Parts: sequence; C-alpha cells; structure tokens
Amino acid sequence: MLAGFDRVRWPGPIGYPSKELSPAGKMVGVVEFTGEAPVPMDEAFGAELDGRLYTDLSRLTAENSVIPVEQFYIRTRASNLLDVHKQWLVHVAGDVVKPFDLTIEELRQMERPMGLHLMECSGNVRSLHFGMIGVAEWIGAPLSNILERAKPKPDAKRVLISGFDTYTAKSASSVPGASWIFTPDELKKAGAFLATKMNGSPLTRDHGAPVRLVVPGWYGCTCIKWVDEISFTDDAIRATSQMQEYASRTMQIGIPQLAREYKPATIEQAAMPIRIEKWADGEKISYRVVGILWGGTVPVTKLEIRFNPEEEYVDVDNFQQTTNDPWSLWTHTWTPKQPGTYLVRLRVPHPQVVARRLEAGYYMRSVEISEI
Ligand SMILES: Nc1nc2c(c(=O)[nH]1)N[C@H]1C(S)=C(S)[C@@H](COP(=O)(O)O)O[C@H]1N2
Ligand SMILES: [Mo]
Repeated sequence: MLAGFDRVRWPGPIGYPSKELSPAGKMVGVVEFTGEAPVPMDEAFGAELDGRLYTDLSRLTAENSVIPVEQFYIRTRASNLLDVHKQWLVHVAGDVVKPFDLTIEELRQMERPMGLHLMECSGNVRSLHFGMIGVAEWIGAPLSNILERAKPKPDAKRVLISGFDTYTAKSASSVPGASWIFTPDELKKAGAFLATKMNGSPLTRDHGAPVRLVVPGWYGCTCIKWVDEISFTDDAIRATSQMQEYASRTMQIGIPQLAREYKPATIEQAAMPIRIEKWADGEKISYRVVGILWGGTVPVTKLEIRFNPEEEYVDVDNFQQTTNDPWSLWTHTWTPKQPGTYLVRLRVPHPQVVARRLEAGYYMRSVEISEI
C-alpha cells in the first residue's frame, strides 16, 4: 500500500536541479526576498471567506516537491455551517434527460489515482510571497463519465458547477458563492475530476470535503470546493459572480456578461524564483537561485533570467521542463557584480509561447545582496 503511493507520488524526477551544478563550497544561508509583506506562512488563520493559508515555497526541493496537505494553500476556509457528516449529494440536473443525485459512496466507487496536479490561485501575489500555489497528488472520479451519464439534451451546451457557499460571517473582501461555467468539452480536455482525496487522505474541510472539482491546468478559482450541484444549461447563461469577480485575474478582456464570452481560465507559462541560497567556498561567495516553472501547454526548452533591468537576460543554467503540470524546479548559479538591490525576473524566449503574466513582470522578486 505505502510502496504503491510512493510510486504514484514520484513518477520520476521533476526537472531535477543536479548537485554538480551547485556552486563550489557549502551553503551558508538563504537570502530573504525583499518588498514582501510579513504574513504568517504555512499556518491557517481567519475563518470562512476570509480564512487563508499561504504556503512557504522556500523549502521546496526536487525530491520534495509535493506540498503536504497541512501546508497546502487555502483560499477560503470551510463554512461553519458545512456539515460533512450528513448524507452528501451532488445533484446532476438541468437540461438533461436523466437527472440524478450522486452519493459520496458512488463517487468513491468511481475514484482512481489522478496523479500530481498543480493548483494556483489567480490572485497569487508577490506581497503574500506567492504562497497561493501548490502541487498535490489527487484521487477522484473523472467528470466525463458523470456528465455522460446525465444524457444532456441537445441545447445543453454548458455545465455550471457549484458548491456549498453559505457562511455565518460576512466577508471583508470576498463575494460568497463560488461557481464556474464550462463547456463539457473544456472539462473533458482538461481531464477534470471530482476529487475525494489529496495526498492519499480524504479531503480536509478547508480543501473542499467531501468532494471538490479539480480542473488541471486551470486557475484555482475554477476548482470548486464542497461541490453539490452540476447543472447543464443552454448557451445564453450569464457568467457567475465568481467568474466576473475573477475576470481580470483570469486574463479576460473586461468583465464579460455571458459565460460563453469567457476564455478558458488556463494558467499560461510562468516561472519565478523561490529561494536564493548563499554559498561560500573559502573567501569566495556565490549565490544559487532556485525556482519553479509551471503552466502553459507545451514544455519550453529555454528559460532566461535577468538580475536587473540594466543587465542582459542570460540562460538559466540548470533547468528542464518535462511537463507543464505539475511544476518543474530549476537552479541558477549567480555571482553578483556588486552589493545592492536586485530585481530578479524570468523570461521564456519562445515567440509562440503565451506568457502574459510572466512578461508583465508579475512574478518578479527582489533581493538585497550585501556580500559578494
Ligand atoms: N465553493 C468554493 N470553492 C472554491 C472557492 C470558494 O470560495 N468556494 N475558492 C476558489 C479559489 S479562488 C481557489 S484559488 C481554490 C483554492 O483551493 P484550496 O483552498 O483548496 O487551495 O478553491 C476555489 N474553490
Ligand atoms: Mo483563487
């Protein structure tokens, strides 16, 4: 049983930064990123809609690149009214010939290993140390089987998926009610599934127990937690409040009114540094930048890094993206020319790869180097 999970969790090296490419000498410390807010990391705080957990990415290694459930980011904590002990039903209805209710027992019978997938909140920002991204190993029921079983009518062009979002408290910043509208084809192409387990254990309340949607390659705002309804609709349906709230963060143009005017909320190619290690070899100091690369649809073969606007981009010296989902790790040895503040950003020099956030400098981080 345990051996089986090991195999599922580490299907092979995840873009492995090899030891030989570390700087000479030994690692003597880690330089903190500057300009990021002092927020609690790796622990949940707050409640319901304002509850959060930000993941500390700085300890990721190639051997340990799956985030434990207790450290996996949380964007909204479970409602105080959520009762996971009652008989949970997912209503599959709307424009269908055969509406039905799915029980958790039925879902469990359909579940199978879904592999490692990355989830990122579209509101993952620098001030919060980009702590709203993670990779977990999922188990769940493929959605395509469930959608087919309902026998959608000819007009049923779209699927609304919603979850239990009734809270006791009013939120300071979030609109309650997460639901997203997809085409059946989008869900099928992405390999979407209803997850029941994360890293081998049943979902926790905060991560969507008893059942949540996972849409690989799409932003977290589409991965509805506490799923209780799957409803087929026609093509005239309006976008949900969640889709409108996240329109700009999912790279829509304006705030479209209709669901069909939304582009898939997929994660474009992205990359960022997660740790800057300081190495010493006798008197000689150098730094090793460790980072991640994720998103996009075709693995890239080139990644470049730049340490300040006046410097040139150079090739990242140790990277390989073998898959777009989950993430890959990369490393780069760096010897700054002088002490000072550096703005570190990445670039993917492939004209055909769309990477709007990356190119806009969204994932840039800064560091203060005092010793060279
Ligand atoms: N029902 C429901 N599902 C939801 C949300 C929500 O507020 N309510 N938040 C979404 C957002 S914005 C993100 S980024 C992911 C985060 O999932 P996690 O908290 O398990 O990391 O859940 C999504 N699913
Ligand atoms: Mo999100």
